[in-house]
Amino acid sequence: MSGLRTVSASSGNGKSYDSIMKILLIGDSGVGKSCLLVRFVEDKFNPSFITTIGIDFKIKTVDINGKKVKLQLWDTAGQERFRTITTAYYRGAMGIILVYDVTDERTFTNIIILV
Ligand SMILES: Nc1nc2c(ncn2[C@@H]2O[C@H](COP(=O)(O)OP(=O)(O)O)[C@@H](O)[C@H]2O)c(=O)[nH]1
Ligand SMILES: [Mg+2]
Repeated sequence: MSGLRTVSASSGNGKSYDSIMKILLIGDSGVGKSCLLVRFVEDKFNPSFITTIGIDFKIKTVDINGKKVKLQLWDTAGQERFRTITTAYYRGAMGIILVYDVTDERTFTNIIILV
């Protein structure tokens, strides 16, 4: 997984941030997880549907009370692939963002099942 290599490389130069937090995005496929992530990290929105393949993460460093906190935000390929990646995905997570589509109640009930 390319992401894990990035983490260990970053850990080597301890000056670029004060702490690192692994945050997960979970929820059904198509609820907008990837869009939410791209909006938060790059402030962009692409309306075309591009299915996320495998798992990936984006990095955003934020300033919290003068500390540089490096957010490592993990995205999934969606529910259908979810069970196969559970262990690696959850490992070391410090926060989980539950994402559902407000126009589709099933995506809300599905997230309760996931949690
Ligand atoms: N109307 C609307 N569509 C959205 C919103 N967020 C994402 N989408 C669309 O919903 C589809 C699925 O989004 P995506 O981020 O790929 O979902 P993911 O499978 O959970 O990663 C895409 O076609 C997006 O353009 C939103 O806030 N409003
Ligand atoms: Mg996605």
